[in-house]
Amino acid sequence: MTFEKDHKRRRRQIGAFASRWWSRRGSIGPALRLATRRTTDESVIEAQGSCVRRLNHSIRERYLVTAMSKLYSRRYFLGVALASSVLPILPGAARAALPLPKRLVAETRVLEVNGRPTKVFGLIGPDGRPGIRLGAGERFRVDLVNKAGTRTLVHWHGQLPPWAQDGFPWPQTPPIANGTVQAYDYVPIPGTYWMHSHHDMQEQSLMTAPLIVHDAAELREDRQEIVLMLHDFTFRTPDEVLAGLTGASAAAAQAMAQRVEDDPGRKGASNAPQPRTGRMAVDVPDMAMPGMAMSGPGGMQMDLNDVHYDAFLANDRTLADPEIVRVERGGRMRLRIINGASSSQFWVDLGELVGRVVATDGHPVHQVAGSRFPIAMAQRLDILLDLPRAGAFPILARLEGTGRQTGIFLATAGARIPRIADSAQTAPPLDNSLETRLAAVEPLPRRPADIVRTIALGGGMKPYAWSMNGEYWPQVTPLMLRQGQRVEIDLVNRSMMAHPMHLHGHAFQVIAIDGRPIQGAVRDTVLVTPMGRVRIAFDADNPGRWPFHCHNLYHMVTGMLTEFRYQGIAT
Ligand SMILES: [Cu+2]
Repeated sequence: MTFEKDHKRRRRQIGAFASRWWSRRGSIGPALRLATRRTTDESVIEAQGSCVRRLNHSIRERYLVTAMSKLYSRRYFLGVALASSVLPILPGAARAALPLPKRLVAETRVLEVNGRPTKVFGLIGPDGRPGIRLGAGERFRVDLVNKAGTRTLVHWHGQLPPWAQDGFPWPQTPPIANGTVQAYDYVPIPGTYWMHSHHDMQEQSLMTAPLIVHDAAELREDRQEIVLMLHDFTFRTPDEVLAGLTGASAAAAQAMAQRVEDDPGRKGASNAPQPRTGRMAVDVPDMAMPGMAMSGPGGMQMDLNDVHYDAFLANDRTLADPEIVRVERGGRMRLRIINGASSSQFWVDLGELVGRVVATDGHPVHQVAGSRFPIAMAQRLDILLDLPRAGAFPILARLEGTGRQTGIFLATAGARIPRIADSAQTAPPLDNSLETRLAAVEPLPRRPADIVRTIALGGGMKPYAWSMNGEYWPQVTPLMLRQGQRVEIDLVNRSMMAHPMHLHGHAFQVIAIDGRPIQGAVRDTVLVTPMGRVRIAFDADNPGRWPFHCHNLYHMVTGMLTEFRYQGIAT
């Protein structure tokens, strides 16, 4: 039976089922905790029952309909560890008022790139568009339906859910099987976020989508919202790309990528090639590799663009057939730009327009005006635009260190769309010139750090392997945290590549760049330039197991990933 038919049938049965269940409620004994260890419908019914008993009688019936439809959608639910997250203890009235969860379908689709049809993944939301958009104050209540034909697990990048809902493949929260549904329910934070698979290297195959959470202040702005998601695209499989970088076979590369799902620190967990342990020295780039080199700090060669891509996509399209967004003459808009590329960084180029950056990684910053802004892997920029006149305005993303570009057009009615080539003048490497000018609207409260750690970022092109403090995932030593601590991490890049470092489950503030203190942006991903140094601070306020890693996919799967773990979290 298809999901759709089954869903309808389930909805029809809800009423009858609910009343049958309600008549048995007196016999329900086991508590919520018990249900988290079982996955049958019966155990979920019982757990729902223990929640329901907290509610006052007047709202029971309304709750019941919600609970029962939720229950039926759990029939494919396999994730034991996440069962607790299905049943958050909410105030009764709030729970009763909740709408049905939004359906997000992980699937495959056919995309035409450079005139050639190709099969890629997709994450399609309830309105048929990629991703999820939430209204102001709306909970993130999403049923992830896996129709991708393979296992998957989706990470809500930049959001701060309980760790078991974060979508990282810990042993406790494994990927979900094809044909199953995983439920998520947490309070989201507003802004421009995105989602991507954290299983295998599905992210490279476009298992990615926007995650936009509106807030009331933005709605009052009354601006047209334009989401621009960037990708790097290759006709090769990610395994083939990784094999090309490491010199391994595609099968060995696949095994390497799978190591992300090994528990850290377990002896014998790794079948990794053993790079020189503790290697911190700068590697001389190998010019035979597909990446290109440019002159970096001190005249040394810096590496850019490890992977040669076949195309760069802006909302899934190239400049040969770009998206054209209809705008009004004199229109006011909010551009939400997401760099969803796996191994590519861009300069956002507004051409003749002057924009104002007002948020980075979803978090408000004091406005910075300009026409060209760097966007590292996984980062987001919110840019306000006011059109000066009628016409067509390209919004381009130019790949660092090359002349390659992609983009969309904003166009008023009747405007002629000029043809723009997908290559132009060479763009410089990304730098932290914007970062040093950013200041958070809501900085962290000032307080001394309880923990200060230096993490050295190392590695190179040959052998192709990347490390944190000389350790390669999964053979890493977790940084242990206690709830309530202020943590400062000094990221010291001892390699000739830039590393966009991403922390799960927390927003951090950038507090120093290359030794110079700033009250910088609040973010979830920060670029550490070649031989550069960035200090970040965050409050340990979300107990769990949290990955901290480079968001260059190929750096991550060859070792550049570690864990921040709270005391008392069982592993
Ligand atoms: Cu990296």
